[in-house]
Amino acid sequence: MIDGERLAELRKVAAEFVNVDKIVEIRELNGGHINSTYLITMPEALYILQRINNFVFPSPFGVMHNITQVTEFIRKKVIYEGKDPNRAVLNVVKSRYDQDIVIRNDNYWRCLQYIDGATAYQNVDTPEMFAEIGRAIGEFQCMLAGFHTRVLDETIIHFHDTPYRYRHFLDDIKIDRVERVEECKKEIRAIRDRVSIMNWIMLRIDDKSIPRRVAHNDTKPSNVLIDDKTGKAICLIDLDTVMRGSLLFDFGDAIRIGACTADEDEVDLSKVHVRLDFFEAFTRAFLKEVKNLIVPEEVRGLYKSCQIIALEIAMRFLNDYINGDEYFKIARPKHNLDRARCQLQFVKELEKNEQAINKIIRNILDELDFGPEYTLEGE
Ligand code: GN1
Ligand code: MG
Repeated sequence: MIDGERLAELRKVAAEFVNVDKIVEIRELNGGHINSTYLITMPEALYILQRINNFVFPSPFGVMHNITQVTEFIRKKVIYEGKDPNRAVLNVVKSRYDQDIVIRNDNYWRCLQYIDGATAYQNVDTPEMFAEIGRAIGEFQCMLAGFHTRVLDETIIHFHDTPYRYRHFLDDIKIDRVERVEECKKEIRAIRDRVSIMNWIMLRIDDKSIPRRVAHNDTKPSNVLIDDKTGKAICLIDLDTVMRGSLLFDFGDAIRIGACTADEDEVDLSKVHVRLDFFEAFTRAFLKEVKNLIVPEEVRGLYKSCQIIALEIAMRFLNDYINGDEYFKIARPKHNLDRARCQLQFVKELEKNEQAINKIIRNILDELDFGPEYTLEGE
């Protein structure tokens, strides 16, 4: 339940986007770690009202610039392909002054059309569902292939630049602001032990053997909407981190959640394993979609991207714990530490399965007739 004072404030914000007298209900939606999200029910439609976390996103206007540029580009393609532009892409709702953002008491708010009859699943139940998610993420890459990535603002600098994040992590360990470093020794060591893999993607982006593309940058499966009737993925949501990046960020980030047997914050680490059948279903659907786009060096990095992105998020969670939990929302005192431990465990499980994973990728490449230039490491 939203208390009276907060509800009154929410209604004032909502009034900037919709006819406040007709609001049937305002409800809070939980799920994301960053923004605060509310569902507004109107007689004719539903809307998402979100307060953009401007500690995380120092330039909310940059965020909205990126979202509107990308969604307008996708919308044209969707219309051309005869799909429903109200469902196949996010629609930003403008304020009554035709603006993307409303500012009230130094808070930044935006509104989106809610897509009805579709679900953002927190857990991926079947390989088939994960395949759909893989297809949608691949399709997103393809749709944006002709988009000028330089149009996009870097709304969070060096977002998936793992070595950059590592340098900051080391600085924060030295500062040890809330004296938690001692408690995290084991986890810090596990991250330090893997420093040599961290720059695999960034080095190749720098030498241009991996192209810079538009990346969603937050492809957890719950950011893909699935149609309730058909079970097909409709579109990607949560476009806050859409920026220049690599296709590998989007691949690896989806795997760390969808191909894991446990939740992101599971405390019983014996429950954390790799679901190879899920990995396979996702990878096949993804590669099928991006076949004409993906370059050999990206294919070579598929396994590495899973390892790097899981390691990066483990480091980010641990870093936030060490800094006193100022970035990610937490539901219990050691939540970020639990998340970090779980993600590190997933990295270890991936490493145990490296050969099996590469074998799966190899089989898919053969099955989909990828040319001889598509080799994996060690081949
Ligand atoms: C955050 O807010 P949410 O849940 O979509 C984070 C992602 C992390 C994710 C971990 C802007 O995403 O990078 O992968 O948590 N977003 C930002 O679950 O930092
Ligand atoms: Mg997000």
